Amino acid sequence: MIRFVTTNEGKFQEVFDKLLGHGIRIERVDRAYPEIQADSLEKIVRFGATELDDQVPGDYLIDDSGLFVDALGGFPGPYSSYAFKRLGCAGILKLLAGVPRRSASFLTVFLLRKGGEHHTFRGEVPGTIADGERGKGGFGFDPIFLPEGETRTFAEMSVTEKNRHSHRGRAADELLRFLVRSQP
Ligand code: ITT
Repeated sequence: MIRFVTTNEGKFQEVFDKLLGHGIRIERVDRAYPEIQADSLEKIVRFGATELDDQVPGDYLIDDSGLFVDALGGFPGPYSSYAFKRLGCAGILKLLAGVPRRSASFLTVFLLRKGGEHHTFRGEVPGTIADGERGKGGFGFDPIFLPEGETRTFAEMSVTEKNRHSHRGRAADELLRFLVRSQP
């Protein structure tokens, strides 16, 4: 059993849905861990793991994700959690008011501790920032993000549909490949 340590119910639902489709069950541990201010998501999960290693028994997974807006020099990126709380979707739209360059990407980095070792996996999706908020599903910045090749925001998709296109779905694909390879 892998424990997914996250305060974010939406993240858990997405990874649960993805892995269950491949016969792997995960359990949620709703607790926060220290997130350092760093320029990369990898550094954030690696630091978090140094804290969790002594506190969570067995195999566990953590996820750090961010929205990187090109016209804002990659902001909010690793500061997405803070930016979401302070600015929300409306704040990002305001920063981009009148800006024609709408390109952005979402990135997820997972850290899995398995058999006492740390493994990281990444997933990324390019897209654009919509002109307004659309949709009621998902969480966080989902109502303003249009993945490349789609006319719907993530918030207009079901969990399974979002997983098909998303940064987290792609990181989960990498994780699945690893889990299948490392099965006895
Ligand atoms: P943890 O307990 O797992 O850390 P968190 O919500 O604090 O949960 P992050 O530190 O990874 O997660 O924060 C990233 C923020 O970026 C998060 O609060 C969301 O607002 C946003 N975000 C992350 N993934 C997202 C996604 O798939 N869709 C929309 N917004 C997302």
